[in-house]
Amino acid sequence: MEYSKEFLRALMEKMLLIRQTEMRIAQLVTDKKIATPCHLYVGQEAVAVGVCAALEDEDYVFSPHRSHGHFLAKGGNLNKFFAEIFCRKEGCSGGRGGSMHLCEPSKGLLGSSSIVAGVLGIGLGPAMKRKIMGEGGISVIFHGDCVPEEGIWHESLNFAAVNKLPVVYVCENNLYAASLPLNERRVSDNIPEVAAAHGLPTQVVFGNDVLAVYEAAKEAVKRAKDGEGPQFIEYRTYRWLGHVGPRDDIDVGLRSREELDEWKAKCPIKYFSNKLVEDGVMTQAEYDELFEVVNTRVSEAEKFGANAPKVDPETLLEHVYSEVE
Ligand SMILES: Cc1ncc(C[n+]2csc(CCOP(=O)(O)OP(=O)(O)O)c2C)c(N)n1
Ligand SMILES: [Mg+2]
Repeated sequence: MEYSKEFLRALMEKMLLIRQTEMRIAQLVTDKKIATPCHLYVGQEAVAVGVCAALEDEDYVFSPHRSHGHFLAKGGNLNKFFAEIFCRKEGCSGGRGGSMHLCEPSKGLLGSSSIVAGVLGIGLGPAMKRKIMGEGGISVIFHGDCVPEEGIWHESLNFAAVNKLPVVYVCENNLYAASLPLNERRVSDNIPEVAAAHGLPTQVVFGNDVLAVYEAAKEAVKRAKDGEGPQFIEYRTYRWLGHVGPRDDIDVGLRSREELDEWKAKCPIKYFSNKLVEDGVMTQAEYDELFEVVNTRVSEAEKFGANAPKVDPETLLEHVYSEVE
């Protein structure tokens, strides 16, 4: 497969943007500068970036609690993102949502939700509307490996399959759900088999190779857009940090140092940057420069967020009720 240098460079830049943003937030949480609970995306960057590279602005993306990567990969505004993380008025959700409730409708980001499996039903509505009205565009529903343990996952897949809705389900299987590993929650590591039983074409792909992620997503998106109904992809990946915040979950006995190190050796960013340098797409010096450019962007956005005006408590009840005419 041939890719342009610009395309490959853009993938690299997006992954770096997510990594550096997340590492910065980890530090801000440690320093107690951020209060909203942050479920960090470090280690999984290739999934969000590869999938979103296969999408248009009009395609909708729905995310769970671990949504920073999806927001940034789909083109969400970095200043508004940081302002939301600092719970400021200029945040993408007006400073009322925090880390787990991000949205930017102009980029197809209709909302992330802290409720595990919450978007499994919500993501179907726009897909159903588009099917009925004969409009283009699809819904991509990102979810973790714990979501197939919720009833609505089955209802959602079944409903989408029966109605041939333009939906792509993206399961980010990072082997853990909060404090439980997959093998203590399922009889086997068989999520794609269950998706297939609901009638969805499924793919299982290594989630730390951004180009493999992109190719699988491109195929699924095409099929969904061609009217072939919902598609399912499981990306195998790993979160480097704890379930929430900057800890590493070794301290609480959830996983071993060996396992974490094994996955760190499969770092999606290192893997891709090495490949770009080896293939002559960029020199090491160009990569280092890109790293610095991204770093500066992140620092500036952090400053914007930290210095943005706070939400006025007088407005607390605004946006709570909607008048029905
Ligand atoms: C309905 C509901 N039940 C429980 C929780 C608490 N909770 C938050 S995240 C999470 C685990 C999610 O695991 P997974 O889907 O694998 O995503 P990951 O955190 O690994 O990205 C749980 C149980 C919740 N937010 N909502
Ligand atoms: Mg998980």
